[in-house]
Amino acid sequence: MYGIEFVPSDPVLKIAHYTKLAEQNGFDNVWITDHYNNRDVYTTLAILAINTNTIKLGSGVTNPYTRNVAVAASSIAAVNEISGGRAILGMGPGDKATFDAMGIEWVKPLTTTRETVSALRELFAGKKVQQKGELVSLAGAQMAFSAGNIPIYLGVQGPKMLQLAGEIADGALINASHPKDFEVAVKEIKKGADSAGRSMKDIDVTAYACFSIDKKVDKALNAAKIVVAFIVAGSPPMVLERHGIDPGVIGTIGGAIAKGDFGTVMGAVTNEMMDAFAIYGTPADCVARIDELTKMGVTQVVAGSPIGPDKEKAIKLIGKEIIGG
Ligand code: F42
Repeated sequence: MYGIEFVPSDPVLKIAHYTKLAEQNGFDNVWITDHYNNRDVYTTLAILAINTNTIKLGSGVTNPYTRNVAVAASSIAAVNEISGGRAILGMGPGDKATFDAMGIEWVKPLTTTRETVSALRELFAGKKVQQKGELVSLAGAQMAFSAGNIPIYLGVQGPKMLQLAGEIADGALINASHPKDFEVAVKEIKKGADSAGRSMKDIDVTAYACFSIDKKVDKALNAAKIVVAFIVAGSPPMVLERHGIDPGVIGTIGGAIAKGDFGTVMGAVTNEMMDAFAIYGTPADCVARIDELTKMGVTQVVAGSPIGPDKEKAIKLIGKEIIGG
């Protein structure tokens, strides 16, 4: 399966145009990120729903903190209704810096995610939910319209969250691009699946990757460099070590990003970093990497930002040379 990610830092109608193009080029899913400072995720998904016919529409990803679980259920259920059953609820624990800025306390993200998913499943099933959780409680909340069967995917990186996805989710959205990371991730997901008596076949293991494609490899590389720099600066040292990258670069790149010194940032991104944190290059380069990921157990590849130096050309190239190739 193939997905594409858009960040609604762009106007919604522009994303609708790209999404229609992605649908025409054979993509199965579109994922819309959720950050309070961008356009609202559900508004965006609703517009995409009325502008498309077949592509599945996912939040990629929302979180359990900014909206009450019953409100989130109502929002995604409305998208599911408008789209004729094409909605997917992607949820992740979110990140502390964002919640600090919003004045929201980030308490026990794993427990909060687990309890939110359990409440969502009950709400989607139309039940009157009585849940007394450690962090998420409902006292008789019930939807007044049918939500339909909405798959729940989890945005996860840490070992315990990966296990949780294996235990309770229909899919795991993993921000990674390299087979080594999936070797580790799939083991954790399987641990969770085994503990719940589930089969790996029931879990869509998704590489939510930084993706940049162009017929000219240098152009693809340059378009992805800045995104890779941000990924490196935000990576746990253990992940960098896994790829043979000195964790000291977190300080160098992070410091330059903080100062807005993007010349230094771009100069600090090495080919090793590109290889570790992006799927990039010509269609043949991208196909080779996707094949490696598939061997590791990846069942969906999401082309995430930047997709390519020219988004329209990149979407068409993926459609022609990868999905249809
Ligand atoms: N975040 C956004 O805010 N918006 C987005 O649009 C977005 C998209 C996205 C797409 C794919 C993806 O993989 C992630 C994405 N994210 C997005 C980020 C996502 O929301 C998470 O921030 C990210 O996945 C990191 O999560 P993580 O799996 O590393 O989980 C964190 C919380 C972690 O520390 N996990 C630990 C682990 O091992 O997995 C477990 C921590 C734990 O067990 N905590 C206990 C608990 O109950 O929560 C408490 C421990 C204690 O004693 O306090």
